Amino acid sequence: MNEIASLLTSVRDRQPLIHNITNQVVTNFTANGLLAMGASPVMANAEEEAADMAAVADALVLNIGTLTTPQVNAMLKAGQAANQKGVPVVFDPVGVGATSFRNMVALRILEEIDVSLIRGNAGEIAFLAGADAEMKGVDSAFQGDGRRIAVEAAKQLETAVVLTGEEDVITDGNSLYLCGNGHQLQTKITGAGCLLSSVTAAFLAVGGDKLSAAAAAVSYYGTAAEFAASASDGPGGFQSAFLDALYQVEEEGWRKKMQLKRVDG
Ligand code: ATP
Ligand code: TZP
Ligand code: MG
Ligand code: MG
Repeated sequence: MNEIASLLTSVRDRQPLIHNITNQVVTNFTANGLLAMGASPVMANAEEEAADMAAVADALVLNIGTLTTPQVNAMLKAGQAANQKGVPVVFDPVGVGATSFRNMVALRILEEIDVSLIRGNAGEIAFLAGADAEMKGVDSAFQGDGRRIAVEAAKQLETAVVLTGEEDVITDGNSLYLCGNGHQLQTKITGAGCLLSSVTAAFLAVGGDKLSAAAAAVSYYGTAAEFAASASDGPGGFQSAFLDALYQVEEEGWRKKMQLKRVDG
C-alpha cells in the first residue's frame, strides 16, 4: 500500500488541472477541495469553450447534478475532446434514477463518451447496472449488496466503478478494493460525493494503474474526513475542518489510518 500512498505526493508535485463541468450546488466546494488537496481546479461550462478546456486539462469531471440542455451539450463536446487527447474522464451520475431527463442524459454520456471511471452512491450505480434503484432526490435509498452491484455495473459498462457509502467499493469488474475509511458526517454536508469524484480525477491524472489510483483517492479522502470529524462538533465545523484535513493529511499519517483491502477476481 506504500505505492498507493505515494500518489498523494505525485498529485501535490504535479498539481494536475481538473476541468469540472459540475452542478451549481457544489461548484465552490469542489474548487476549494481540489485546491486544498494540491490540485488545480477550473470550471468551464460554456458550450463554446468546453472542448478547448478539456483538451488542455489533465482530467475532466462530468457531473449531472443540476443539468440544463446547454450544459449537456458542453459535456458531450468536452468529453469528445478529452477522449481525443487521452484525458481521463470521471462521470458522476448525480441523481440518476430519479427523473427521466437525468436517466436519458446519463445513458447518452455513457454511449457517446469513453468514460474512465464512474463514481456514484449505491442507488445511482444500481440504476446504471439495471437493478432496482431507490433514490430520494440525489441521495441513495438503496439497501442491496453494494459489492455485487458495483462489479455488475463495471462489467456491463466496461469501465471502472467507485460505489460509495459506509463501505466504498472500487472495481473494474474483476479486481476490487474495499475501503472502510470515511465518517458519517460526510452525509451531513452537500457535495461530499461530488468532491470525491473530482479528487478521484486528480489521482487518475497522475496515477498509472487506474484502480489503484481510484482506491488511493477514496482512502485519502475518507481519512481526511476522519481527521476532520475528530476536530468538529457538527456539519458546519466539519465542512471547514474537512478542507483543512485535505490540505494537512500527509502520506505517513494516512498510511496509519488506511483501511483498504484488495480482493482479486
Ligand atoms: P448521497 O447523495 O447518497 O449522500 P454521495 O454522492 O454524496 O451520496 P456518498 O455515498 O455519501 O456520496 O459518499 C461520499 C463520501 O462519504 C465517501 O467518501 C464515503 O466513503 C463517505 N460516506 C458515505 N456514507 C458514509 C457512512 N455511513 N460512513 C462513513 N463514510 C460514509
Ligand atoms: N441537488 C442537486 S446536485 C446536489 C443537490 C443537493 C448536490 C449533491 O451532492 P452529493 O455530493 O451527491 O451529496
Ligand atoms: Mg452526499
Ligand atoms: Mg452524489
